[in-house]
Amino acid sequence: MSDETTMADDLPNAKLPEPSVDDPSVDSPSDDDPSRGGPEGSSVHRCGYVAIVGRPNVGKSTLVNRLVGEKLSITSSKAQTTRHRIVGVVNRPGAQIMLLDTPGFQTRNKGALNRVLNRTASQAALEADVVVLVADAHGWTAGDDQALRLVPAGKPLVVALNKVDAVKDRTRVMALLAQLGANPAIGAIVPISARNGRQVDALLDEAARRLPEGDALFDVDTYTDRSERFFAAEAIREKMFRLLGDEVPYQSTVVIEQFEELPGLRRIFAAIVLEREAQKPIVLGAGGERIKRIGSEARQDLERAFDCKVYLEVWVKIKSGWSDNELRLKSYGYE
Ligand SMILES: Nc1nc2c(ncn2[C@@H]2O[C@H](COP(=O)(O)OP(=O)(O)OP(=O)(O)O)[C@@H](O)[C@H]2O)c(=O)[nH]1
Ligand SMILES: [Mg+2]
Repeated sequence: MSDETTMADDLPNAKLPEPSVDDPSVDSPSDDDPSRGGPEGSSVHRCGYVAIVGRPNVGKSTLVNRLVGEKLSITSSKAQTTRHRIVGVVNRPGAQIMLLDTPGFQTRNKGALNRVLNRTASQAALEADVVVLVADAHGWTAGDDQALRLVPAGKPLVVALNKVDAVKDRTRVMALLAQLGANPAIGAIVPISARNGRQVDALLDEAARRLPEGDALFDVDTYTDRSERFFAAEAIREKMFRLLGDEVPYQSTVVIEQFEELPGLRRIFAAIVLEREAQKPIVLGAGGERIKRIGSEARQDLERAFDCKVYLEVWVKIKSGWSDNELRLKSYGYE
């Protein structure tokens, strides 16, 4: 490993696999850490973009939400829940870190939507100052290798082995640390749990210390570049991913047709766009109970996020071929 500074005695070339989160050496500033201010709290400030990439479903969005401390990015147990590059801003003493959540990279699905999603992920890896590749601590897969190939040569790279809370056999994680530790392109490897927060600050530190020096770009109160309108569509999409089977959410999108901002109230009119007529009854459910639930759960999330009342109307539209048409994808906000 090229520039890792923290070594475990029994695991040369690897980040300590499981230091206690209470261990002061993990989270507290050290004098020789360039990302920190000097002893008088002076000098270096770092600022830049950290792309969070990986195959689908490894927990990238859960990690971004955990680090930002807000529910910024939607999550579900289904592949390619995330479809956009979403910026989440994190401020730490001595650094402002712009996290870029990205769609899970995969080549299993063909078609324009998958192409656009993969392009979004690879573009983020290309443009960012640092890449954090998230993988599942249960084991490395061919999909992880594909995601790893998105990282340009020479780009600072940190690997996060996520979901350690769910790994019963710790020797698996150790073996993975040893295996990845042999790769000189990987600057550090940090086992984490995005779900319970274990070691996520240590991971952020590893990314932050590799950022260029610079002043903060975003105001301290700003945590994202996305609008309320965007979050409204995403909240509805999340409920689709969580409440429906595999195929329908993947072949659907949400378009906000009207968004009215009134004092203490948002009035939102949204269309769920489907590929086929046969998908309509699945989304509606018996007597319309499923679409009602999608709308009501999304509304509750949005009321919390916007801190005001939300009136939300959701209906279904069929646009055959929308997901395989680059122009239409663009008009729906996919870039
Ligand atoms: N046990 C456990 N589950 C996790 C952890 N992090 C995420 N998950 C779960 O893994 C699933 C996928 O999480 P997401 O954050 O949506 O994954 P993603 O990588 O953003 O997925 P895509 O956007 O589809 O690429 C969800 O069911 C999460 O609850 C973790 O640390 N531990
Ligand atoms: Mg995601």
